[in-house]
Amino acid sequence: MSPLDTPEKHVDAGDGVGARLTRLDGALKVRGETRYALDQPVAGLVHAVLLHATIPAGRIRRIETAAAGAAPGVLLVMTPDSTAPLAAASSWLGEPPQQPEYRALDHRIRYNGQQIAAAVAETLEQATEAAALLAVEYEAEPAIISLDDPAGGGGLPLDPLAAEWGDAEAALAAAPVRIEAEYRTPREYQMAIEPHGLIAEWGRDADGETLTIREPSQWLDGMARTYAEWFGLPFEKVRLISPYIGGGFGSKALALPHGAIAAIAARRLGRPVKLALTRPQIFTGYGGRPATRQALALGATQEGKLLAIRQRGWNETALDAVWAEPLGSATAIMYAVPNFSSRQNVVPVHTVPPGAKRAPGENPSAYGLECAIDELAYAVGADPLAIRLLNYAEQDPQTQKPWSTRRLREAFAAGAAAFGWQRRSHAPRSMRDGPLLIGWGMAAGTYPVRRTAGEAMVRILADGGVEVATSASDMGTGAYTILAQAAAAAVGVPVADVRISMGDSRLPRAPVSGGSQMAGLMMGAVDKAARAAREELIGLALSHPASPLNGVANTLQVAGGRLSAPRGEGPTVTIAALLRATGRDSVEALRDTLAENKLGPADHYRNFTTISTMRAPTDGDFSMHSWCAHFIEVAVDEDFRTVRVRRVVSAFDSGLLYNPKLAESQIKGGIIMGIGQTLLEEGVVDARHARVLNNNLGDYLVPTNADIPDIRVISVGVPDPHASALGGKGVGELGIVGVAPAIANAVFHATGQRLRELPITLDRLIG
Ligand code: MCN
Ligand code: MOS
Repeated sequence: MSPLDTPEKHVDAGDGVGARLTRLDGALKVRGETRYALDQPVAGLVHAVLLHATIPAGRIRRIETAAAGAAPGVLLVMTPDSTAPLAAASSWLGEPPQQPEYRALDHRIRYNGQQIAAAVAETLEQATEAAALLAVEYEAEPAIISLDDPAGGGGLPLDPLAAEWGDAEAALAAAPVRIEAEYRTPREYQMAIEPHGLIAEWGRDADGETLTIREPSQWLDGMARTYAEWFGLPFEKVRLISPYIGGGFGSKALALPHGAIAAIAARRLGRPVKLALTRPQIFTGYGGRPATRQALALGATQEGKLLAIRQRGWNETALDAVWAEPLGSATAIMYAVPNFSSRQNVVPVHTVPPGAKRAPGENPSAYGLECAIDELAYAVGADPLAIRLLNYAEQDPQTQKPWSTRRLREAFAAGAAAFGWQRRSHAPRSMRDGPLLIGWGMAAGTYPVRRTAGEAMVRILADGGVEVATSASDMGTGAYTILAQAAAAAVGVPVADVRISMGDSRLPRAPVSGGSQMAGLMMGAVDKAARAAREELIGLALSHPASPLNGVANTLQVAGGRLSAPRGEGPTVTIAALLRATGRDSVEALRDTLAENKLGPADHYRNFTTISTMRAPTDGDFSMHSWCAHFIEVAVDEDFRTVRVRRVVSAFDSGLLYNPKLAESQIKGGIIMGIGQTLLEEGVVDARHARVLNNNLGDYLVPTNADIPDIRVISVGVPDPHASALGGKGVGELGIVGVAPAIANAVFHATGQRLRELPITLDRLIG
């Protein structure tokens, strides 16, 4: 069922771009009527269950499969011995693979929780039982446990991430005020409520094999490419279907080992295979945000004006894959600083390759920087807001390019006014509410504008409806809704007349829904296709001999589903009547925005199936970013040291908002995730087995309703014509950036305790 088939009337007037529409798929989701990947009815499917390694490093000597193979209902037992390797796929950048083969099941163990075998059976229970009957003999080797393990050493420098201007060392040495501190964040996990998993189904067409994958996906075209390369199929023979996603937060953009395993099993059995990861398996099905450590040194004048920033960052990565969590990304653009030095190292440890979690880089980067700025404010006796204004960057300090738009000053002002910041007393422990210590903290955040070309098809139908089609997916962001708004506005029909098809790789192409780029680029593509379709329609109306509007004017307007002369004089004709009169079923336009990115037709496939054409925020004449300022009140129980967030006011600049209600909801979601990150979330790694001990939602804590206070979100953005076709900047990841330091700073204000490691838990506050 398409979200737009729902009987509810969502909107009356004014439902174009910028309108506060309720999300069109909302009612379906609340009623449980949306079918997620694993809910899809597929006839004759069988079930696969994975077995995971219980040691972090070494080799599998043997897996005893006899008992599992003989268990009731078992169809297939897959081990590294019995599973032939696939062809290796190119990287997400489109680089050719380094090895010719890809082993989704391997003898070599690189992390605890690595998938090492699978059992496939008629029922889930039978497969679960069979997987439990597999007996594994290992040859264990010593493991590098975590970022703190001395065996990891200082890590490998990532030179492309280094940034340097002026002379930071000399300026630091000469600075009257110096702040030096180290900040740390633990492993964090995306923990979308919908588990990872898929249904893999092989078929045949006239040319040979086809593969259909029903799997939640932030990037249908990229994942379809990977499956195609693994199995040596033409890209068109793989179909990825992902109409709804129960959250991804960065974890669902790539085809993963469990996907390969399910597809191999389905091919061997000639039956569709369903594989759902259990919650513990999700912790190593795709990596979370790696643990990070950063050493920051700020040099400043007595007044707190920055003279230098030196930053050194380390993040853990896997042994055979480099994942960078760029800790200097916010550091380099937030403040006007004449001398700067930033370096990044990755430390390989025995872990699943870490991955993308909401604002990779900017999030821990802003945590360190915005805490250090607060420390500087206290060192020089300045208000934390005043010191940020004193160091306000009027242009990008690194590239010296002008900002496209930067309404951070306005965000500070609006946030401070709504929060009542001027009523704050500066000294730590100076505000109370009975037995509670009250703390007011603030911090700024940012996220870059990323850009890739998009593609969309818009079809105006004989019944007056408008169809929009794109392989882009909606993981809860509201994409269905805003793309309908774009098409409605550009064609000239009410949103209620728009039908959207998304989340199918057979549809016109879309790049990854990541880096908060999707809304901006797809709004541009849908707008372009919809305008082209409207032009077609107008051309038909003016020139077709049977059109009632033939020759009435040079051009026509389309509004409310009716065509008329520009000033409304003369006849008006509904779209449906026009198509009927002219004998047409539809008028359609397929458009991409490649040319805007200076890409030709040859780049079409690469643009959508790799991230190699994604443009940097400083590619062009401007430096383009979204900005935000968080103001947060905490209450800390003096005796028990429990921390509650009591109030959040956040002001943000994401340019034009396509749908302010949805954009605010995105920012709130980021803030809620940030509260979890600051007070609750921590993947605890067992020092002996390098296993994440709390790999379930009972022990890995994420916020619940009771943890979340009133959150007020204020938009201060203005349309940014450089950032995107319609003037919006990214929203999805911005809200989480700066929440952790705002809370940490509030906890300092409440208690006088400066904790430099997340999460801020009561044992650390007592300790
Ligand atoms: N929006 C808007 N005006 C703008 C920009 C965006 O109204 N100028 C609104 C729209 O409703 C749009 C949404 O914000 O659908 C997000 O747009 P955008 O910032 O372009 O982000 P993407 O569409 O690329 O979505 C991905 C982004 C990322 S990278 C992560 S991580 C994340 C996020 O979105 N994961 C999410 N938000 C999430 N929200 C939900 N519910 N679930 C996730 O997994
Ligand atoms: Mo978002 S972490 O870029 O999917």
